[in-house]
Amino acid sequence: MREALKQLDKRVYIMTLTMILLLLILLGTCPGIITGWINGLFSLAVEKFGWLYILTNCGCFVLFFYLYFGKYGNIKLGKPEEKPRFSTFSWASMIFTSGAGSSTVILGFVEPVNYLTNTPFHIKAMSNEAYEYAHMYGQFHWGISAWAFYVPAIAAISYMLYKRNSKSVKISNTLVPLFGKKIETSWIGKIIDSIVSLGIVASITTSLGLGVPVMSELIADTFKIKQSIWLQLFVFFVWFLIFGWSVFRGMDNGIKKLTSINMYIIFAFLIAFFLVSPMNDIIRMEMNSVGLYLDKLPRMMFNTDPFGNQKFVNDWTMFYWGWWLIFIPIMGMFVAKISRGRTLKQVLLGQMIWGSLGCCTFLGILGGYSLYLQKHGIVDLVSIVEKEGNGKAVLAIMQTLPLSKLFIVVLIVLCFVFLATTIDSTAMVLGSATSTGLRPDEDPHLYNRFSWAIAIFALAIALSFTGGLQLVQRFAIVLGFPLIFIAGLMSISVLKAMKEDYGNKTKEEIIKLENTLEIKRKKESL
Ligand code: NM2
Repeated sequence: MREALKQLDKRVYIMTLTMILLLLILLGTCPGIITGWINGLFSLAVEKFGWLYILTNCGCFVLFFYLYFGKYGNIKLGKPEEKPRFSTFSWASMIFTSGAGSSTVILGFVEPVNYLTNTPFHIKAMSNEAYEYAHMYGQFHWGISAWAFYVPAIAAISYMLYKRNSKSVKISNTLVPLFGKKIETSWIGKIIDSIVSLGIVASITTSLGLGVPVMSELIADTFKIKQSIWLQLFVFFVWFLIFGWSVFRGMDNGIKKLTSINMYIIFAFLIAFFLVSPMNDIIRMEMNSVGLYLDKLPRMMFNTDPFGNQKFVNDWTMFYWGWWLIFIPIMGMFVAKISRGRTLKQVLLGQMIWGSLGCCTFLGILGGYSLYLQKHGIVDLVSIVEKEGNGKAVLAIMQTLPLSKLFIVVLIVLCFVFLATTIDSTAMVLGSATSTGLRPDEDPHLYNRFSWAIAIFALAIALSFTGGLQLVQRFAIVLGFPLIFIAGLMSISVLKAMKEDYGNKTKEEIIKLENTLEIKRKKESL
């Protein structure tokens, strides 16, 4: 206990927990007021500043290209002779499974269905064109553009960690090159870290808010149990248990093991699902979507729908960008922690490619199947989603498969494990964000990690039962807003630091200086 307290950054820890507690008390005593606040702030963020979310996304892309093709991308995270800490397969798997989760599966099924009626670019609902866009647009929201959001944080955090030998992985620490050492200990720094921590909690709350109702629907049907609050609480509890196990085991034994279990289930599920699906149709849909995506990428990136009602942009693009934004600290810290021994450009490109490939596979196959069922009049998913919700829709889709019971059980296990690996990295990151003096490869104290687990679940349960999914989603978008500025500051800060340390060196000099291991390997293989 004394050890745990010694490590704790008390101001950030107390401030964040107080905000969560306050939120919990308000939700318990006057849910109307807090719902009103969240809705008010949401309207303000989306209606007045929606364009800023979109601009930030474009900015992250620009930073990626600058770092990838410029000289700084060759900077090595760690010492020149150091080997990567994890194999590329487990590194890529960890990135994918911590950035994606049960929502990737659930939304993979139902997101394209939603796009048939709430269409982008004023396309006629339910038309062939609407189907084409429905299959592709989800892959935009989960694809390279989305993963680009993580570029500033990964660059800034890993640079501070490995090149400036920083002792902490806090967001305030990444701003040191810009504002000096005092930012870390100042109140501004502590407030930034607390907002970031609250955002992290909110992001997982969103995932749980989306996942729990669907999971209880699936469990209720498979095991013939009645849907109730108790069943939902049971689902929360199972998630808590899996997650508790891996938090307890720490990074190498816990997260890594759970990740490989997760990857096996993902491969088994996706391959089996694809084999029993109308493969030919799905392949054709995917090929078409790749073309449509390449054709429309700039149009989608800058889409603000200025002469329409912005319904599609607000309901979907803005929701996603807010959600990905609050994920920035989680992924920034997590990817930085596991990427020792790789060059910056390898890490940035790797996370974008592997992350989006993983997500788009889900969207392409599961979404493609949903659209097939709708188009061929097999199941009217549009009306099920509208009238009965996501859970019933996922169930209806799964019931069309051969051996549907088996598929549903595997899906339940997959969703449980998939989100557990995400919450896992979250608690690790929250623990690090609220500790001081940790080594980069050191796990935060167990008590600290557990206290975050409890806070996340308490808030998720309270928000789900008072305001439902919509409130949770809006909460996520609102908390994503400050991250826009934090991401901007992080980008400027890391560029300034790089210029200070490597500004007078050419690209070739940096490669020679930083990549002795790769150069040696290349020479050996010649
Ligand atoms: N994203 C959308 O629950 C989940 O699937 C987590 C979070 C990547 C920010 C996904």
